[in-house]
Amino acid sequence: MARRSAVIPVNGRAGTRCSDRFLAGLVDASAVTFVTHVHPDPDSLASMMGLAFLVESRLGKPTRLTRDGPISRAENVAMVDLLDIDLVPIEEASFEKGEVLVMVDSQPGTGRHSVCPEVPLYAVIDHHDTPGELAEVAFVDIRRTLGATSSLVTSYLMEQTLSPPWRLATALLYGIETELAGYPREASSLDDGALIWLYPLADKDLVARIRNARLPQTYFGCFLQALQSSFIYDRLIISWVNELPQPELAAEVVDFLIRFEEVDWAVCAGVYQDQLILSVRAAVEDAHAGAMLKQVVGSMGRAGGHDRRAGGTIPLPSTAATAIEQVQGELRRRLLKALHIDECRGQRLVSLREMLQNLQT
Ligand SMILES: [Mn+2]
Repeated sequence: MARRSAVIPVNGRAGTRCSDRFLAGLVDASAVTFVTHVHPDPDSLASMMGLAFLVESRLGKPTRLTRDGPISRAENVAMVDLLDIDLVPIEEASFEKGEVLVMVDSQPGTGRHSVCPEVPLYAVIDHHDTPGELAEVAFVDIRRTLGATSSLVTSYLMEQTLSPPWRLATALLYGIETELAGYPREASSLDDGALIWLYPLADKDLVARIRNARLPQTYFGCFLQALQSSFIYDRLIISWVNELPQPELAAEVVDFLIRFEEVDWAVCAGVYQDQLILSVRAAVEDAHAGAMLKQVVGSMGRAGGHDRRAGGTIPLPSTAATAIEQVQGELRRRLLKALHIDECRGQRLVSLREMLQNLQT
């Protein structure tokens, strides 16, 4: 919800709807640049596209979408390619006077944001639980009960009776769908309303093609490594991946492991360059996974997320095996404590004997 100014007229008409207030605050901007969290996902990509379309259609202002860090998950690469999404690497963006930033699917200070500090951040539009630094932001619309930021953006288009072209409708539909894919669904009636509205406008064949994107060989090697280094501690499974070929694989590993019937929590901690990438999934309601991980990581790094999904990063002091083991040990100890699991020796998901037998046959 807009926090500062109450009602600002749009095109001479007093608007009380969120989309009117969002647009009203942009009338003096020369251009709008959209930013989001590191390694943008379908929800953040579609949210940027949707708001850019809104700003261009209603205000006629130039817009651009940015990306912070590479996009490497196969489905996300396919989405960018097939929908021809134009993204400026944030480190290459230069800004002129009068330009403003709009942040979607993330909040300032909750993750890595390599955004130029001199450019004013006008708005934050998000659905994450983890609170960010919002004191200086004029327009804030954060709805924690929503499954996807793309649903919120779709509701702005619905308010403005702006029918999205097929490319945008496809992006928004896929953005919402990916966020609601887990069980139990983290969805509200606004998410379902947005899906129904978008469905006839989207290219469903293209959505299916993105969802079933072809996978590189490294994907399978990473999964083998993840399964071989998964340890069960009561209702928690932790997978330690020594070398993630790309950072987004940590999330794919936990999406897979959380389906294990004997656990309620799945954690993947994988080494990527000089960082430990963390991803968490919970199979129980009111898990507060984002808050749990933020507390566990503490000053070691950054973390945040939703009720049943969370992510974070811990910078490694060194990539020497002993240094990594030390961080892993501390993380494991803190996770067990946070989840009230007695300190115990982890049981392998796949026994060493089984692994050796597999190699011999
Ligand atoms: Mn999201």
